[in-house]
Amino acid sequence: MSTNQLSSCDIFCTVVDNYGDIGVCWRLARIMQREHAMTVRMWVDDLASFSKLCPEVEPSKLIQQSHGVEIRQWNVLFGNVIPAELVIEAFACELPIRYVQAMADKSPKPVWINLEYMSAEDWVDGCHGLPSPHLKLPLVKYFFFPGFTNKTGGLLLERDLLARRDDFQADHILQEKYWQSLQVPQRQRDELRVSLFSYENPAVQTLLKVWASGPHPVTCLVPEGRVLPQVAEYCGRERLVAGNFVQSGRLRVQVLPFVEQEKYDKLLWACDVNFVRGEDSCVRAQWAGKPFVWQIYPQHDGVHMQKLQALLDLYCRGLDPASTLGLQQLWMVWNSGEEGSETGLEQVWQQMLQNLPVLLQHAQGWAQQLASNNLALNLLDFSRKVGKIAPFEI
Ligand code: TRH
Repeated sequence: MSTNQLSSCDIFCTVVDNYGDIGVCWRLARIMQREHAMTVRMWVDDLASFSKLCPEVEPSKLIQQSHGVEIRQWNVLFGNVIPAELVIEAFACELPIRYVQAMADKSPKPVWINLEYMSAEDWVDGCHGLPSPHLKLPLVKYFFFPGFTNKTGGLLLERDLLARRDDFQADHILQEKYWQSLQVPQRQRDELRVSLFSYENPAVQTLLKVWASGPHPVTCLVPEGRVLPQVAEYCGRERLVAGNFVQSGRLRVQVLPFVEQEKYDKLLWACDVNFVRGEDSCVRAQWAGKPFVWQIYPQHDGVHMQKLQALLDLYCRGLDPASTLGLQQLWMVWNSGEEGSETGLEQVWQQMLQNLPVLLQHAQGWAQQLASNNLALNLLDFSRKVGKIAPFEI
C-alpha cells in the first residue's frame, strides 16, 4: 500500500453451521465501520442465518445496508467487483476466483487476511501473521489468529464495551428493565441466575436435576436453539418455545428468544454464571466478567479437548487451587459427552457455588487484562505493516 490509511474493507463469510462465523464477521464489520471510519462491505452466503443476529437483514435482498455496513448476498455467480483495500477471508472460506484475480490486477494490491478461529493453544503464537504466497498470482495471504497472548491477534472488543457493561452492572433499574423486556420475573432472594447457550449435551438433564434439588432457587435462561429438545424432555414437555417456562423443584427454566447480539451481551452481563458455546459467545462471556462454563465446538478427531484445556490453563493462572479444580471439573463434565452422575455433578456444582465470589473477582480481572489486546486495532496495524512491504508491489 502506498498510504498508511486503509479506508475500505471487504469481509467474506460463509455460514458453515450455527452462528459463530457470521457472529464474528458482523461484529468485526461494525467495529471497522464505526470505530475506524472504514467503508465496509460484507459478503455472506446465508442471509437467513444472519437475520437471526440482525433482524434488520432481509434474506431475499441482494444488496442492503445495516448499521452503516453494506451487506451483499454472496452468490455462486460472482460479478465484476473492485476489491477493497483490506480483504478479510473469514475462517478460510475461499474467495471467488474472479475476485482473487481482481485483487491481483489492482494496484496497489489489497492486503489479504485470512481470519482464523480463536485458540489459546501455544502454537498460535508461532503461526499468527504467517504469509502464504499465492501459487500463481502476485498475491500474499496472511494468517491472522485471534488469541490471548500478545503474540496473537487478540480478541474482538468494541471500544466502549467494558464501560457499557460496568454501567449496566451497576444499575439495577436498567437490569430490571432488561429482564422485563424478556418477560423474566424479578430475582428472588438468594436466587442464582444462569444462562444456558449450549449444543446438545448429555449432561444437561443431570445438571437441571441438580439445580432443581439444590439449596438455592435457580433461574435457568435458555435461548432458543439446539439444546431445547433435551431441556423439554427434562421438563416433561414435547417441545419448548421462546416464552415458555417450567418450574421443577427449586429450578425455573425459561426459554428466551434468540435476540440481537447486543441484547445477548446484556444477558451475559446480568447472569451470575453463563454457559456458552463455540467461539464468539465464549469471548463475550469473558468480557462479561462473570464466571462461565465453555462448551467447545466438537470436532470428530477430538482435538477440541486440547483447545479447551489450553484456555482453561491460561484462564486459571493466578486462581487458587480449589477454584481451579472446581472449574476444571465442571468444564470437563460439560464437555465429556456423557450424562455424568447426579452425585458427581452435584459435588462439582457445589464447589462452583462455594467458589463463586472468588471466580467472579477472577473473571473481572481476566477481562481487564485481556482488554489491551484489541483485535481490530491489531489487525489494522498488521495490515498497514504488511501493506507497506508487500513483496509484489510495483
Ligand atoms: O453458534 P455457535 O455454536 O458457532 C459455532 C462456533 O463459532 C464454532 O467455533 C464454529 O466453528 C461454528 O460455529 C461453525 O457459537 P458462537 O460462536 O458463540 O456464536 C453464536 C453467536 O450468536 C454469537 O455471536 C452470539 C450470538 N447470539 C445472539 O446474537 N443472540 C442470542 O440470543 C444468542 C444465544 C447468541
